[in-house]
Amino acid sequence: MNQEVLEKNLTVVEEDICIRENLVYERPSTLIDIEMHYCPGCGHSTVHKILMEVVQELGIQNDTIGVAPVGCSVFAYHYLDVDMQQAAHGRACAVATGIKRVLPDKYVFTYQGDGDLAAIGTGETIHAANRGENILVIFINNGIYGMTSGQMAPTTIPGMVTTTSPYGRDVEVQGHPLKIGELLALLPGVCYITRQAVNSAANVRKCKKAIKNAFEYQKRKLGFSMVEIVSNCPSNWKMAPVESNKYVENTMIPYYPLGDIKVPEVK
Ligand SMILES: Cc1ncc(C[n+]2csc(CCOP(=O)(O)OP(=O)(O)O)c2C)c(N)n1
Ligand code: SF4
Ligand SMILES: [Mg+2]
Repeated sequence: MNQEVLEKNLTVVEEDICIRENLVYERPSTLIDIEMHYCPGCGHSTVHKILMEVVQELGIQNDTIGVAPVGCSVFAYHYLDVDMQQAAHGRACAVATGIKRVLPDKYVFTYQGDGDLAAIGTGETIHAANRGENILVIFINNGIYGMTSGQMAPTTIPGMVTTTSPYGRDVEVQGHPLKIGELLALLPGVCYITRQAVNSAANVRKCKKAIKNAFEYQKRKLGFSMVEIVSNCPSNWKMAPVESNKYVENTMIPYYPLGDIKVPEVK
Protein backbone atom coordinates (compact mmCIF):
# COMPACT_ATOMS: atom_id res chain seq x y z
CA MET A 1 0.00 0.00 0.00
CA ASN A 2 1.39 3.43 -0.82
CA GLN A 3 2.25 6.16 1.67
CA GLU A 4 -0.72 8.38 0.78
CA VAL A 5 -3.17 5.59 1.59
CA LEU A 6 -1.40 4.76 4.85
CA GLU A 7 -1.20 8.37 6.06
CA LYS A 8 -4.80 9.39 5.34
CA ASN A 9 -7.76 7.99 7.14
CA LEU A 10 -9.61 6.91 3.99
CA THR A 11 -12.81 4.99 3.51
CA VAL A 12 -12.56 1.74 1.53
CA VAL A 13 -13.93 3.44 -1.61
CA GLU A 14 -11.53 6.40 -1.29
CA GLU A 15 -8.69 3.99 -0.71
CA ASP A 16 -9.58 2.11 -3.89
CA ILE A 17 -9.72 5.35 -5.94
CA CYS A 18 -6.41 6.49 -4.47
CA ILE A 19 -4.69 3.20 -5.32
CA ARG A 20 -6.09 3.30 -8.87
CA GLU A 21 -5.01 6.91 -9.42
CA ASN A 22 -1.46 6.00 -8.48
CA LEU A 23 -1.48 2.82 -10.50
CA VAL A 24 1.13 2.85 -13.24
CA TYR A 25 1.19 -0.83 -14.08
CA GLU A 26 -1.29 -3.62 -13.75
CA ARG A 27 -0.91 -7.13 -15.10
CA PRO A 28 -4.03 -8.29 -16.91
CA SER A 29 -5.47 -11.44 -15.36
CA THR A 30 -4.98 -13.12 -18.77
CA LEU A 31 -1.19 -12.75 -18.50
CA ILE A 32 0.34 -15.48 -16.35
CA ASP A 33 2.14 -14.18 -13.26
CA ILE A 34 5.59 -15.54 -14.02
CA GLU A 35 8.97 -13.99 -14.82
CA MET A 36 9.47 -13.62 -18.58
CA HIS A 37 12.63 -14.79 -20.33
CA TYR A 38 12.79 -11.73 -22.61
CA CYS A 39 15.77 -9.36 -22.40
CA PRO A 40 15.12 -6.13 -20.47
CA GLY A 41 13.32 -3.56 -22.63
CA CYS A 42 12.34 -6.04 -25.35
CA GLY A 43 9.14 -5.20 -27.21
CA HIS A 44 7.89 -8.79 -27.03
CA SER A 45 6.91 -8.37 -23.38
CA THR A 46 5.01 -5.14 -24.08
CA VAL A 47 3.11 -6.76 -26.93
CA HIS A 48 2.25 -9.77 -24.75
CA LYS A 49 0.78 -7.42 -22.18
CA ILE A 50 -1.41 -5.38 -24.53
CA LEU A 51 -2.53 -8.48 -26.42
CA MET A 52 -3.73 -10.03 -23.19
CA GLU A 53 -5.31 -6.75 -22.06
CA VAL A 54 -7.40 -6.83 -25.23
CA VAL A 55 -8.40 -10.47 -24.61
CA GLN A 56 -9.39 -9.53 -21.06
CA GLU A 57 -11.32 -6.41 -22.11
CA LEU A 58 -13.21 -8.26 -24.85
CA GLY A 59 -13.99 -11.09 -22.41
CA ILE A 60 -12.77 -13.73 -24.88
CA GLN A 61 -10.16 -15.60 -22.81
CA ASN A 62 -11.98 -18.94 -23.03
CA ASP A 63 -12.63 -18.51 -26.76
CA THR A 64 -9.15 -17.54 -27.89
CA ILE A 65 -6.47 -19.82 -29.32
CA GLY A 66 -2.95 -18.60 -30.04
CA VAL A 67 -0.22 -20.16 -32.14
CA ALA A 68 3.36 -19.67 -30.91
CA PRO A 69 6.28 -19.45 -33.35
CA VAL A 70 9.92 -20.40 -33.28
CA GLY A 71 11.95 -17.35 -32.34
CA CYS A 72 12.44 -15.44 -29.11
CA SER A 73 8.68 -15.70 -28.48
CA VAL A 74 8.76 -19.50 -28.72
CA PHE A 75 7.66 -19.66 -25.08
CA ALA A 76 4.68 -17.32 -25.56
CA TYR A 77 2.53 -20.16 -24.24
CA HIS A 78 4.19 -19.80 -20.83
CA TYR A 79 2.82 -16.27 -20.52
CA LEU A 80 -0.43 -15.95 -22.47
CA ASP A 81 -3.23 -17.53 -20.47
CA VAL A 82 -5.29 -18.73 -23.42
CA ASP A 83 -5.22 -22.05 -25.28
CA MET A 84 -1.94 -22.17 -27.21
CA GLN A 85 -0.44 -24.41 -29.86
CA GLN A 86 3.24 -24.44 -30.84
CA ALA A 87 3.96 -24.41 -34.58
CA ALA A 88 7.12 -25.46 -36.38
CA HIS A 89 9.29 -22.57 -37.60
CA GLY A 90 7.31 -20.47 -40.09
CA ARG A 91 4.22 -22.67 -40.07
CA ALA A 92 2.03 -20.69 -37.67
CA CYS A 93 -0.40 -19.46 -40.36
CA ALA A 94 -0.90 -23.02 -41.61
CA VAL A 95 -1.53 -24.30 -38.09
CA ALA A 96 -3.88 -21.39 -37.37
CA THR A 97 -5.75 -22.15 -40.59
CA GLY A 98 -6.44 -25.70 -39.39
CA ILE A 99 -7.52 -24.57 -35.94
CA LYS A 100 -9.84 -21.87 -37.27
CA ARG A 101 -11.45 -24.16 -39.82
CA VAL A 102 -12.19 -26.80 -37.19
CA LEU A 103 -13.28 -24.26 -34.57
CA PRO A 104 -14.65 -21.31 -36.57
CA ASP A 105 -16.23 -19.63 -33.54
CA LYS A 106 -12.92 -19.32 -31.70
CA TYR A 107 -10.70 -16.25 -31.98
CA VAL A 108 -7.45 -17.50 -33.51
CA PHE A 109 -4.19 -15.56 -33.66
CA THR A 110 -0.59 -16.29 -34.51
CA TYR A 111 2.32 -14.52 -32.85
CA GLN A 112 5.38 -14.43 -35.12
CA GLY A 113 8.74 -12.74 -35.55
CA ASP A 114 10.07 -11.49 -38.87
CA GLY A 115 12.39 -14.46 -39.37
CA ASP A 116 9.50 -16.81 -38.70
CA LEU A 117 6.87 -14.96 -40.74
CA ALA A 118 8.82 -13.25 -43.51
CA ALA A 119 11.65 -15.72 -44.18
CA ILE A 120 10.99 -19.41 -43.57
CA GLY A 121 7.22 -18.81 -43.34
CA THR A 122 6.71 -16.46 -46.28
CA GLY A 123 4.80 -19.09 -48.26
CA GLU A 124 2.44 -20.03 -45.44
CA THR A 125 1.78 -16.38 -44.65
CA ILE A 126 1.02 -15.30 -48.21
CA HIS A 127 -1.22 -18.27 -48.95
CA ALA A 128 -3.19 -17.97 -45.70
CA ALA A 129 -3.70 -14.27 -46.46
CA ASN A 130 -4.65 -14.97 -50.06
CA ARG A 131 -7.19 -17.60 -48.97
CA GLY A 132 -8.68 -14.97 -46.68
CA GLU A 133 -8.35 -17.15 -43.59
CA ASN A 134 -10.27 -15.46 -40.80
CA ILE A 135 -7.29 -15.26 -38.43
CA LEU A 136 -5.22 -12.53 -36.82
CA VAL A 137 -1.46 -12.43 -37.29
CA ILE A 138 0.60 -10.51 -34.77
CA PHE A 139 3.86 -9.82 -36.59
CA ILE A 140 6.83 -8.61 -34.54
CA ASN A 141 9.20 -6.84 -36.93
CA ASN A 142 12.47 -6.17 -35.12
CA GLY A 143 14.54 -6.39 -38.30
CA ILE A 144 16.66 -9.26 -37.04
CA TYR A 145 16.77 -12.91 -36.03
CA GLY A 146 16.76 -12.27 -32.29
CA MET A 147 16.76 -15.79 -30.95
CA THR A 148 19.70 -17.04 -32.98
CA SER A 149 21.88 -14.07 -32.00
CA GLY A 150 21.28 -11.41 -34.58
CA GLN A 151 21.48 -12.53 -38.19
CA MET A 152 20.03 -10.43 -41.03
CA ALA A 153 16.31 -10.91 -41.60
CA PRO A 154 14.33 -10.12 -44.77
CA THR A 155 13.14 -7.02 -42.88
CA THR A 156 16.60 -5.74 -41.89
CA ILE A 157 16.71 -2.16 -43.13
CA PRO A 158 19.38 -0.87 -45.54
CA GLY A 159 22.63 -0.10 -43.75
CA MET A 160 21.65 -1.99 -40.59
CA VAL A 161 24.49 -3.95 -39.06
CA THR A 162 23.83 -7.59 -38.16
CA THR A 163 26.13 -10.56 -37.65
CA THR A 164 25.62 -11.57 -41.29
CA SER A 165 25.77 -8.01 -42.63
CA PRO A 166 28.66 -6.63 -40.55
CA TYR A 167 29.12 -3.66 -42.92
CA GLY A 168 25.41 -2.91 -42.95
CA ARG A 169 22.76 -4.35 -45.27
CA ASP A 170 23.76 -3.60 -48.84
CA VAL A 171 20.70 -3.69 -51.09
CA GLU A 172 22.93 -4.28 -54.13
CA VAL A 173 24.06 -7.57 -52.62
CA GLN A 174 21.32 -8.63 -50.21
CA GLY A 175 18.29 -7.10 -51.88
CA HIS A 176 15.72 -4.75 -50.45
CA PRO A 177 13.84 -5.41 -47.21
CA LEU A 178 10.51 -7.11 -47.63
CA LYS A 179 7.61 -4.83 -46.73
CA ILE A 180 5.27 -7.66 -45.84
CA GLY A 181 2.39 -5.37 -44.82
CA GLU A 182 2.24 -3.58 -48.18
CA LEU A 183 2.65 -6.90 -50.01
CA LEU A 184 -0.21 -8.65 -48.23
CA ALA A 185 -2.51 -5.65 -48.55
CA LEU A 186 -2.67 -6.33 -52.31
CA LEU A 187 -4.45 -9.65 -51.76
CA PRO A 188 -8.25 -9.66 -51.95
CA GLY A 189 -8.62 -12.11 -49.01
CA VAL A 190 -7.01 -9.61 -46.69
CA CYS A 191 -9.30 -7.47 -44.57
CA TYR A 192 -7.05 -5.45 -42.29
CA ILE A 193 -3.35 -4.63 -42.35
CA THR A 194 -1.90 -2.07 -40.00
CA ARG A 195 1.61 -1.20 -38.90
CA GLN A 196 2.12 -0.12 -35.32
CA ALA A 197 4.98 0.20 -32.80
CA VAL A 198 5.53 -0.14 -29.06
CA ASN A 199 8.45 2.27 -28.59
CA SER A 200 6.46 4.96 -26.77
CA ALA A 201 3.41 5.14 -24.53
CA ALA A 202 1.34 6.77 -27.30
CA ASN A 203 2.32 4.07 -29.79
CA VAL A 204 1.55 1.30 -27.30
CA ARG A 205 -1.98 2.71 -26.90
CA LYS A 206 -2.51 2.88 -30.68
CA CYS A 207 -1.15 -0.63 -31.11
CA LYS A 208 -3.55 -1.98 -28.51
CA LYS A 209 -6.47 -0.34 -30.31
CA ALA A 210 -5.36 -1.94 -33.59
CA ILE A 211 -5.27 -5.41 -31.98
CA LYS A 212 -8.74 -4.83 -30.61
CA ASN A 213 -10.02 -3.78 -34.05
CA ALA A 214 -8.55 -6.93 -35.58
CA PHE A 215 -10.34 -9.22 -33.12
CA GLU A 216 -13.57 -7.37 -33.81
CA TYR A 217 -13.15 -7.85 -37.58
CA GLN A 218 -12.49 -11.54 -36.96
CA LYS A 219 -15.72 -11.78 -35.01
CA ARG A 220 -17.50 -10.33 -38.06
CA LYS A 221 -15.75 -12.94 -40.26
CA LEU A 222 -14.17 -10.29 -42.48
CA GLY A 223 -11.03 -12.30 -43.34
CA PHE A 224 -7.30 -12.15 -42.74
CA SER A 225 -5.87 -9.46 -40.47
CA MET A 226 -2.30 -8.61 -39.62
CA VAL A 227 -1.02 -6.18 -37.02
CA GLU A 228 2.64 -5.61 -37.82
CA ILE A 229 4.50 -4.18 -34.85
CA VAL A 230 7.82 -2.45 -35.44
CA SER A 231 9.78 -3.56 -32.41
CA ASN A 232 13.27 -3.58 -30.94
CA CYS A 233 15.97 -6.08 -30.07
CA PRO A 234 18.23 -4.22 -27.65
CA SER A 235 20.51 -7.23 -27.16
CA ASN A 236 21.32 -7.94 -30.78
CA TRP A 237 21.17 -4.31 -31.84
CA LYS A 238 23.77 -3.83 -29.07
CA MET A 239 21.87 -0.90 -27.61
CA ALA A 240 20.43 0.01 -24.24
CA PRO A 241 16.61 -0.25 -24.22
CA VAL A 242 16.06 3.54 -24.34
CA GLU A 243 18.53 3.90 -27.22
CA SER A 244 16.83 1.04 -29.06
CA ASN A 245 13.47 2.78 -28.77
CA LYS A 246 15.04 5.92 -30.24
CA TYR A 247 16.40 3.80 -33.10
CA VAL A 248 12.87 2.52 -33.72
CA GLU A 249 11.60 6.11 -33.83
CA ASN A 250 14.38 7.66 -35.89
CA THR A 251 15.50 4.83 -38.17
CA MET A 252 12.97 1.99 -38.31
CA ILE A 253 9.71 3.96 -38.50
CA PRO A 254 10.85 6.23 -41.37
CA TYR A 255 11.45 3.03 -43.35
CA TYR A 256 8.33 1.27 -42.04
CA PRO A 257 5.77 4.08 -41.68
CA LEU A 258 3.08 3.48 -39.09
CA GLY A 259 -0.64 3.44 -39.70
CA ASP A 260 -3.34 1.46 -41.45
CA ILE A 261 -2.34 -0.02 -44.80
CA LYS A 262 -5.68 -1.68 -45.55
CA VAL A 263 -8.96 -1.40 -43.67
CA PRO A 264 -12.24 -3.23 -44.21
CA GLU A 265 -14.57 -1.52 -46.67
CA VAL A 266 -17.42 -1.63 -44.17
CA LYS A 267 -15.91 -0.59 -40.86
C1 LIG B 1 13.66 -25.19 -39.51
C2 LIG B 1 14.46 -24.20 -38.70
N1 LIG B 1 15.31 -23.39 -39.31
C3 LIG B 1 16.03 -22.48 -38.59
C4 LIG B 1 15.90 -22.43 -37.24
C5 LIG B 1 16.72 -21.46 -36.46
N2 LIG B 1 15.93 -20.32 -36.00
C6 LIG B 1 15.36 -20.31 -34.80
S1 LIG B 1 14.57 -18.88 -34.46
C7 LIG B 1 15.04 -18.23 -35.95
C8 LIG B 1 14.69 -16.82 -36.35
C9 LIG B 1 14.05 -16.04 -35.27
O1 LIG B 1 13.88 -14.72 -35.67
P1 LIG B 1 12.48 -14.01 -35.62
O2 LIG B 1 11.42 -14.88 -36.18
O3 LIG B 1 12.66 -12.69 -36.27
O4 LIG B 1 12.14 -13.88 -34.08
P2 LIG B 1 12.84 -12.99 -32.97
O5 LIG B 1 13.72 -13.95 -32.24
O6 LIG B 1 13.58 -11.87 -33.63
O7 LIG B 1 11.70 -12.50 -32.13
C10 LIG B 1 15.78 -19.14 -36.68
C11 LIG B 1 16.34 -18.88 -38.02
C12 LIG B 1 14.98 -23.34 -36.62
N3 LIG B 1 14.78 -23.30 -35.31
N4 LIG B 1 14.29 -24.21 -37.37
S1 SF4 C 1 17.23 -11.32 -28.20
FE1 SF4 C 1 16.16 -9.47 -28.90
S2 SF4 C 1 14.09 -10.11 -29.52
FE2 SF4 C 1 15.02 -11.74 -28.27
S3 SF4 C 1 14.29 -11.34 -26.18
FE3 SF4 C 1 16.31 -10.38 -26.40
S4 SF4 C 1 15.86 -8.27 -27.03
FE4 SF4 C 1 13.99 -9.48 -27.37
MG1 LIG D 1 13.00 -10.85 -35.41
